Order: sequence, then C-alpha cells, then structure tokens
Amino acid sequence: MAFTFQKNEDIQFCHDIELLKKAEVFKPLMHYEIKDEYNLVSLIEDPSKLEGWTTKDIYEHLQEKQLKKGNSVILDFENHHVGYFSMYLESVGSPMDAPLYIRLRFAQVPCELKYESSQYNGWLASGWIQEEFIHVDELPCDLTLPRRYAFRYVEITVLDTSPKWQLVISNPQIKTKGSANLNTLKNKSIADADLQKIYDVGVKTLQDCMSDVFEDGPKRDRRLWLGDLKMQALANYESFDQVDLVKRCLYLFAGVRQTNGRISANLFTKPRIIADDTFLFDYSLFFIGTLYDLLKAHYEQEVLADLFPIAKTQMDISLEYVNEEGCFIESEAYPLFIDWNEDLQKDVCGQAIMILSLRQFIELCTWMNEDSTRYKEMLEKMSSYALGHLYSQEEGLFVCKDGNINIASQTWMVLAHVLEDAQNKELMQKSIKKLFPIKNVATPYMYSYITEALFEAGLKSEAIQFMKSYWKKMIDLGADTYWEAFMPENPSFSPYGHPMISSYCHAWGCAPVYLIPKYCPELLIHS
Ligand code: RAM
Repeated sequence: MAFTFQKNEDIQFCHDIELLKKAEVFKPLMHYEIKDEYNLVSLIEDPSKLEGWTTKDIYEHLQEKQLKKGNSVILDFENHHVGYFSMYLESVGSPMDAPLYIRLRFAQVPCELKYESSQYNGWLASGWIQEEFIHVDELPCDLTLPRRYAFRYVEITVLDTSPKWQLVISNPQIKTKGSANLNTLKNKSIADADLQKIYDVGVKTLQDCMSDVFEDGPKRDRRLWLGDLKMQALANYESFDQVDLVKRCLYLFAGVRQTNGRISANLFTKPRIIADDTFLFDYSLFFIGTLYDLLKAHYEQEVLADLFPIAKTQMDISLEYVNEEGCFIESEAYPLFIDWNEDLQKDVCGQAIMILSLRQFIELCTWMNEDSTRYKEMLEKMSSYALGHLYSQEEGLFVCKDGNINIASQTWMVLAHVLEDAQNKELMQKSIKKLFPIKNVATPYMYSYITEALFEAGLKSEAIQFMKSYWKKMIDLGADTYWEAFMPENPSFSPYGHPMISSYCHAWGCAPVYLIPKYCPELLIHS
C-alpha cells in the first residue's frame, strides 16, 4: 500500500496548553552566518555524477560581467547552505529605460538546473521548486529575497533589461539560518577515511535540517515528521547533542493530538503549531521509540511523566489493530510508511514494529512504576504469532501473508529481536544470500534500518561494507548532504514522479552519525 495525500478534514485536534508551553521553553536559539565565498561555474556533463551532470569553475569575475537579455550565470557557494540570498544589482550603459526582469533558481545538486519547471509533472505541488521570477523597477539596489532556500548553486538569468543597458551583479551572499550550534558539536575522528567522510556528510545533513524543530528537509517538506525525528534525535545525541530540541519536538507532537489521543505523522510550526491531518501507523508508534531513546541518552523523570500518557495512548490505539491471535492487521485508513517503495508488502514490518514498540513501552512502564502485565501478554502473543505464522522454517526468513519475502520484513524482525541472537545472525546471512544486492528500496531511511539490522545481527564487517556501498556512493555522485531518496540501481528515482521536487538534503540520511559510534566505537580516535 503506497501513501500519497491523506485528507481527513473532519478530524478534530485538541491542544494541550501545558505541554505546548513546555515546547515553547525548549525553543532553540537561531544562529546566523554570512557566506560570501563563491565561484562562477558552468554546468557540464559527467557520467560519474548524479544524472550525468556536474559543474566546472570558470575563472571570471561576476562584477565584471555586463549581462544582457538571455545571459545567465551560475554561482557555486562551495557547500550546501540554508538561508536567505541577497545581491547588489546595478545597471551600466544608457539610462535604465525598462524594469529589470530576472529569474533565479536555487539548486542543491547540479542536475536540478538541467530541468525546466515548465516540464514538471510530478504529484507533489510545484510550488516547492526553488525558482523566482522577479521584476526590479529601480537600479541600483540591494535585492534580498524574502524566502529561505536550501542550496549550493544559484543560477541568475536575465530575462530582460532593454537594448540600452546591461545588468551588473556584485556581492552575492547567503545569510544562513539554523539552530545547530557548532560550538557544542562533538566532532569525531574516525580511523577509516570512507567512514569519516560518511560521518561528516551526515553531520552536515543533520545541521542543515535543524531549525526551530528538526525539519525533514530544508528544501521540502520543511516540517517535523516523527519517523525522521527518531533518526535525527539519535544522530543528534552523537553530534550536537541539543537535547532540548528533541524534547521540543516530542512535546509538540504530544501537545496537538486528535481528540482520541492519536498523534499526527507530521507538524507545521508556522504560522502556529498545526498538526497535519496525516496519520501513519509506524510513525505514531515511533513516539514511544523516540521517547525511549531520549531517556536512554538523557534520563529525566519529568519528561517521562509528561509524555508517558501520550506514549500509552499510541500503544493502546495500535493494539486495536491486532487480532485475537496476536496478528497485526493493516488498515488503509492508518497506513504504514516503511519506505517509498510502492510495491512493498508491509504486514510483517507492522508486526515487528509493534513488537519492538511493546518492548520499549514496557521499559517506560517500569521506569514509571506502572503495571505492564497487559503489554507483556501482548508482546508474548505477537512474538509467538510472528514465529509461528510469519517465520518460514523452510525459507529461514519471514514471509508476508501474500507469500512475498522482502528485506524490510527481515530488518524490522531483527530490530524487534523476535529471534534469538544466533538466529538473527542466520536470518541476515540468509537475507544477504537471497535478497542482496537489494532492489527497489528507495530511501536512506530504510537503508539505515537495514544497516542497523546487520550490526544488531552481529554482521559487523557486512554492515560497514553495506554502509559504505550506499552512503559513499551518494558522496561519489556529488552529495554534499544526503538525499531523501536514493536507489543505487536507479539513481534518478523520485517518489514523486520527478527528481526536480526531490530533497537533496534530507535528515533521515544522517543515520551513520549514530550507527558508526554505536557499533564501531573502536574506530573512534580520542584526542
Ligand atoms: C515525505 C518526507 C518525509 C517523510 C514522509 C513519510 O513526505 O520526505 O521526510 O517522513 O515522506
């Protein structure tokens, strides 16, 4: 079951003022920096880069160029940034006898510049495309664009001046904006050059997604999603360690709930806190996992006491989707996300995520001194069902109800620790034999969980190799930050029908930032 837009306009939300007040207290300070180092570049073909495009420096000075109708320049700010763009514009030649008309395009990766927005035919709103058409009546002027963009490259095209005068551009700059505090960053030196690169790009990805909440991606959707938050929080503990930002995000989800207590899959923070009318079964459960991870990293009884009731409600609602035998029943009205692979069968994943969440929730109950008998029984029931009905002795793998065998199912079952450790190892070894090289897994998000499952199953060198083959490949293709979607066997794949709308800085790619220190501590060099 794929999910596109959910419209649940009749759903009512209630606001928990006390929780929202606390979320406000945890609001981060914003940091600003000016970035004014850039090169002029041109777009060139290079089959080794994403979609066959890269840039090369052209050694010219921007302020010496007199731009006429049809001329364009591309500025390369040397790395990905999130912020506000400005430049100084003046006219040369005869008097300015007509308005200046320009187009600006902001790109995270060079290939975005090869598309025209008029060709866009994806299913997500084209308003996300980072492009502006601007008239300027009077020159000279300092032009500051009011919108925030996520980009490394800016293309400026003169759509018209007049035959009498030309445009000269100088002093282009970005005022970056974000909440990541580079002073608290626990920089890690790793005794493996590839892993070091993978880690560093992960940190940059996380950094550029830290705003007044953890955004999924600063180009698009620019909002707080629970599944993304779970990974960002884990990576954050190993890098910036801005715990208040995690707390803020959890209190926000907790503070705006459906009247039955269910939390939304994502939130908007502007113009005020608004819960989206989109609900994902796995994302709601990840409220439990994210709270559990937070308390493991930084235990605080007050946070537990505030958020436990919300975690409990998510668990209780989810249990309504489990039948008498302990089998999770998928519902189209409350879909699982798992990955952007549209053909994925997700029933085994759902069962495993329930089991994992039950384990974490039982631990929360212990910390709260709450009775967890019912949840222990359910854990037992659901685990037995998984072993008795979903695990095939013959295949040595978990099998979906329709007979499909996929890597996502094996991954989540390993993470849920349904099998003994030795069997988990065999399961992942079998998976490597039967299901690798992986096909049709569309996101770094799912790749992260597969990597983690390899580590959890004790297949460390396989996990490292797998991580390198995926994340290093993105870097080799030109990534400064990790992408929302990346299918190595089909690098142009976009879940939305057109790569133009894809996000090329998407926080759920930052998992190596927590996977490397967690599973390879011996590679960390302590200074
Ligand atoms: C997309 C975003 C987001 C993700 C959801 C499920 O809209 O990329 O990051 O969590 O899908």
